[in-house]
Amino acid sequence: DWEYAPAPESPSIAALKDRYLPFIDGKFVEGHGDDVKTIDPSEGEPLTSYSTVTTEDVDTAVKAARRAYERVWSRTSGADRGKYLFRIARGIAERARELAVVESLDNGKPIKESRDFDVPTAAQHFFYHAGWADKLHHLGLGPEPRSLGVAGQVIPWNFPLLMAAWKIAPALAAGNTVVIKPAETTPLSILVLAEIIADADLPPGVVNIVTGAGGIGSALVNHPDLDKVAFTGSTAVGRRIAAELAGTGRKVTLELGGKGANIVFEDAAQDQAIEGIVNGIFFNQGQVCCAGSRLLVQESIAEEFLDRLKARVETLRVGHPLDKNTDVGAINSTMQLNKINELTEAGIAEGAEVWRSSCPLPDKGYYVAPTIFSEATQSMRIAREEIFGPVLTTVTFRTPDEAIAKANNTPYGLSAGIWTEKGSRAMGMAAALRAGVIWDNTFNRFDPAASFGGYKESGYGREGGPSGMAAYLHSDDEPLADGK
Ligand code: TXE
Repeated sequence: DWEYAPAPESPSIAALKDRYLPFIDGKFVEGHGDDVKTIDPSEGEPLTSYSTVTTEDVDTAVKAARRAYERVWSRTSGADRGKYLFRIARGIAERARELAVVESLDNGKPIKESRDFDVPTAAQHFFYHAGWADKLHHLGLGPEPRSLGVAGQVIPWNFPLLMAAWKIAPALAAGNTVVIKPAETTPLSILVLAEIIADADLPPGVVNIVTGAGGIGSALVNHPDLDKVAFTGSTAVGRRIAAELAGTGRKVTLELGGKGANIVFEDAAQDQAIEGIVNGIFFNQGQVCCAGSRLLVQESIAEEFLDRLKARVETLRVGHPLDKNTDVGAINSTMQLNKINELTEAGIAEGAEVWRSSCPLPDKGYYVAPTIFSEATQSMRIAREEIFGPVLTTVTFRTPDEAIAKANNTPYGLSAGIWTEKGSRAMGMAAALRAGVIWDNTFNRFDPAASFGGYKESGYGREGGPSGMAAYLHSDDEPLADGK
């Protein structure tokens, strides 16, 4: 129900500027930090550059957000806030093709994913939350739920535009203003979104985008004048932020790593399950917090299932992100590439059986062949740690109870998938699995109306749906913070 804008003549070049600037108080401004080059992961070569901010610039951005909150946004009606969000959603739809190209160039993801998933889902998030802006009284949080104030948000590099939409849309719909920091390797699509935001005439200071690495993220989340912090990233940084903010009374949501189990029973529709497993671990090169990175397959079908799975994975094309036939693109950075390779080597050293797709890899750039480990045990690093790459670890089980025990035997708790034709078994498993998101006979399906979030070391708080809105509002049973 929305259309792509006409293609620029040479999309890969036309879509990029020579240099990008942070967006503060409604303007693109020079940051006072160094210029940084972004790297094109498909080639390993510089792509373009951007200006980064300093701690003082973060303070300027927070002050702009506070001013916009007090003078404008907290006095803007829900219906009017909704209109701005609809305009931003339409702006994303109009510039969809350009955004998809920028995202694939900066992140390395296949164009068919950025085109068919990242960009339309980002637009959907704005459309969905636009609808909430004048209906806050229907959230069950009291007759007039109040906004929190200024939100500081830090996002990762795996879904740069979509994570920006997940963070900005509910915050604005609920009446908050925002200072958001993209990851240092993927700042481009959110800075295109900033143009869309400016074109939508959003009042200056309602959305501010600060660029830089972890130090700037830290300066932002620790800024004393924030009312809310939302972070998506590694468990290590999430733990640090939770410790730093303990006692501040600030609302915090953390969406961290995962080690999702995709559980296949012997009665599952196997073709369908294979597609789900492939999507679960090779979508976005496996750089997905809710990836189905562990395959738990019932012992009675394990051998046959793995053979069929490998035959299917052999057909995946690893290649340039802008080639529309590419199924598996480039890994985002050398840091991530090294981490994937290190964990893969650890799996081999620990004695798991490794299989790799024979698809040829491009000569340049950061690529990893789809990899499947079998004969893995629960204690191996490849079964416990988040690899965040196209690497699947297979463990077998005999009974549903054993599947539950193994699936839950992880410090994480973000996602799980269940493949069975037996509805009662799916329901029983879902109740016993300690994961925030559980898919039944499907995987990696997202809807802005459904809440998303983790158990255990995958973090806390929910994004999306009414719970995601509640995370940006005061509720009746929660006293308002002093002076705010
Ligand atoms: O994450 P970081 P990295 C996992 C995944 C990956 C690993 C490391 O396993 O291999 O984390 O990735 C900002 N205060 N996930 O190093 O450092 C940083 O600038 C505030 C899973 O890239 O957590 C970036 O914007 N912010 C995850 C963002 O945090 C800080 C997605 C994420 O970077 C900061 C990404 C600090 N002290 C990685 N230090 C998921 N949940 O999907 C860094 N940042």
